[in-house]
Amino acid sequence: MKNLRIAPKVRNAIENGVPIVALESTVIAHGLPHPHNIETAMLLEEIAIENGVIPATIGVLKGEIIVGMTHEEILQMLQDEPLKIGTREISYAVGLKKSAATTVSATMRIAKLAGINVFATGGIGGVHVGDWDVSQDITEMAKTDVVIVSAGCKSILDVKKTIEFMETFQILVLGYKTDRFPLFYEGLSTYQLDHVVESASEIAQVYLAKKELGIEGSIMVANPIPDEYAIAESEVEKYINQALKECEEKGITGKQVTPYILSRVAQLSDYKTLRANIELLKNNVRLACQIAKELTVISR
Ligand code: PSU
Ligand code: MN
Repeated sequence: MKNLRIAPKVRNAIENGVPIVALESTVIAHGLPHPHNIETAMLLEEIAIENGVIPATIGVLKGEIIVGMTHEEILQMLQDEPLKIGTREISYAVGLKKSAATTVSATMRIAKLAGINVFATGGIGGVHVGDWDVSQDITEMAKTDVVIVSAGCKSILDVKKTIEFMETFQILVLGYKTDRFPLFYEGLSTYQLDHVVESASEIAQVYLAKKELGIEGSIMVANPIPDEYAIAESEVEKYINQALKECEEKGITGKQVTPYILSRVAQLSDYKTLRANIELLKNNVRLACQIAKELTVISR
């Protein structure tokens, strides 16, 4: 496909049925502070490789979509001060030859175009509190058939509405060994999840059943942060409130809100949230690898 380059290692894996996990680039460019961002990007790729899975970090470099970015390409993208793009903005970046980091929505769409079915991220976007602001992540998950592993969403979102929106948009949420919706680095919430799975193999079975039935959309695997890294809601809340207040004072809106809050909360918590963020990403990649492997076994 024009404007879309699949790295040889990824193309090889697709052709030979080797499991692959897609990774997003917004978390690198806009979610984690330098130099932790690039270190984490590399660490996540290493975890995949150790698990016998090919990682495919997705991003846009000067208008070219890359599936399976190299270390150098990631550095180049960061140097270009990339846009943050959802699916809607992919054509803008490509058409005007911009560098861009892909969010959950754009990453999953591109992964699917390349033939990749499993995607690991940190947290999904959803319904914001206050004025109408609903992430494209939700509408993309409604139509693009992949398994996405995340630690739920941040409590800065309206969690209840986000969960309800996922039902409205027919996105199946599977709680991995939990019946409660996870809140990113805060661990489990009190919101009930009705569909629980106990293994990667069960997730793969559900995904294949969906595929065979031709039911479109994603399966969202809600994978809680490991207990030992979870941070109490009361502690995070005060940092979030402070960051939200600053957003209002500084007139920070739209796409800038999440990156600003993430970096401020990291600073205010003495980087405790940053460590938690990295741990939950690692945890999600490990589970995504298991799912990708199960899928290659079952679909043989
Ligand atoms: N949530 C996080 N960290 C992130 C994001 C969300 O905890 O880095 C990023 C993801 O790439 C997600 C995007 O897809 O933010 C959602 O942005 P928006 O709300 O602008 O759609
Ligand atoms: Mn938004």
